[in-house]
Amino acid sequence: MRILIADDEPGTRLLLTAAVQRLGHTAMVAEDGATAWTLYLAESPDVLISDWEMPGIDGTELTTRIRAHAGTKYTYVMVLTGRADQSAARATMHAGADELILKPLDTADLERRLIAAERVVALHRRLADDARHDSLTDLGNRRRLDEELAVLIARTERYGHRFALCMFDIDHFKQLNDTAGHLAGDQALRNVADALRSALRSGDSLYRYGGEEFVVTLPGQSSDGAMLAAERLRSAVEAMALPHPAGGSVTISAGVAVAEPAGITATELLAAADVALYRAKEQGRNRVVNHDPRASSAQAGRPVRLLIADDDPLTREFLRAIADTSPALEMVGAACDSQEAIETALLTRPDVVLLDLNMPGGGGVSAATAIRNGLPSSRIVAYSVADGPDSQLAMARAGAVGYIVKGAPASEIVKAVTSAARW
Ligand code: GH3
Ligand code: MG
Ligand code: MG
Ligand code: MG
Repeated sequence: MRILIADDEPGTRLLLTAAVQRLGHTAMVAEDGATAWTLYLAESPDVLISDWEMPGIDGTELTTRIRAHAGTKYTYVMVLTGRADQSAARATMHAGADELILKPLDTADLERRLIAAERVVALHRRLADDARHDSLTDLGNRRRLDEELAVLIARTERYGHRFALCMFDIDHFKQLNDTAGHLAGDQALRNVADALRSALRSGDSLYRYGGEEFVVTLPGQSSDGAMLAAERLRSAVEAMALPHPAGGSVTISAGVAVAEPAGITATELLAAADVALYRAKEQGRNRVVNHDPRASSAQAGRPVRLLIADDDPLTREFLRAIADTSPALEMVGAACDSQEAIETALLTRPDVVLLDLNMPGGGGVSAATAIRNGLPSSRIVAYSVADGPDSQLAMARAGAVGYIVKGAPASEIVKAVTSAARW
């Protein structure tokens, strides 16, 4: 155990320190009550052995402060006294001391009392852990999340450390419960929790937020980083291929929010992630949506958000220049192969993806298929020199709603993209 010793007498301090260390514990030493209080706050020791009479903050006052401190960890308090004043001793016990030890100190007696103290400390720790633990999924529960969110928010305010939060909800879980039964539902909850846990990066924390809802906190993450992480977690659950009785497999939807601006409360942050999660459900489930305050105020006349995917840098520059000069278009990203096109699309959620047919990493057709699956609301426009009917057909089958031949004038490109967005 980590034991804090507070006594103004150097002799008693030495004796206690030697005894505590001989019993295999770690000793921290304070020469007065004020130092002991500071050390207590910084170290949250398992046990405090405090002198009763000390200048400034005495043992009773120290005990009162410790018990009033809303820490989650229990500190076992032993107060040493040279006087056997019954009413003062009772007051110290009422203040929250676990026991009073009479001086002179008998080290064999101290050893016995420390054995009992260790048991009490372990019991308190278990009670505190149980209250913050979800036994079905073996994850931290809502209470643990609330406490740890408060710490993250405090760090944001004090040091400007940002963080992001993802809220996940299993899709059509009620149906799974109703069809396969509650035991199967519970097993699915465990499986989803395991998949999320395995896909988690170190430093991030996972909690069971409610029934079939999970929360992940990502310290230091920006909105883009959190979107990538949420997407990784979403696809980890999908990759389990756990059969859903309604057909297909068990999937989750996610809402992502960043702890911004300064002064945001935990409740506001959770609400923001929840709004985004609701939108993910609305848009068809099994997807990740970012809580972007700009997105909710988007009006009809806004520019079409365009993603360009082409392996030729000159073509990318050409298309970028067109997007920059046209008020009808807003370029949200550029990719130079199929894989990057898919990842960037999932991240930026463009209205339209202008997709080169011939790209390394699977080609335009496979990218179109993946983007259509992940983002049913995004439109694909094929852009290619290969103007044969076969390639047009292949792109149409993959979900392209437009086709532009390379070399077409800017006005035609803008027209094809804006009409695809309305498609
Ligand atoms: P959506 O895709 O919109 O999220 O639909 P849903 O059916 O998942 O949503 P809904 O909130 O209607 O259903 C959640 C269900 O989760 C209802 C509840 O019975 C079930 N549930 C909550 N906690 C548990 C649990 O611990 N075990 C089991 N088996 N089911 C649970
Ligand atoms: Mg003293
Ligand atoms: Mg739910
Ligand atoms: Mg659900």
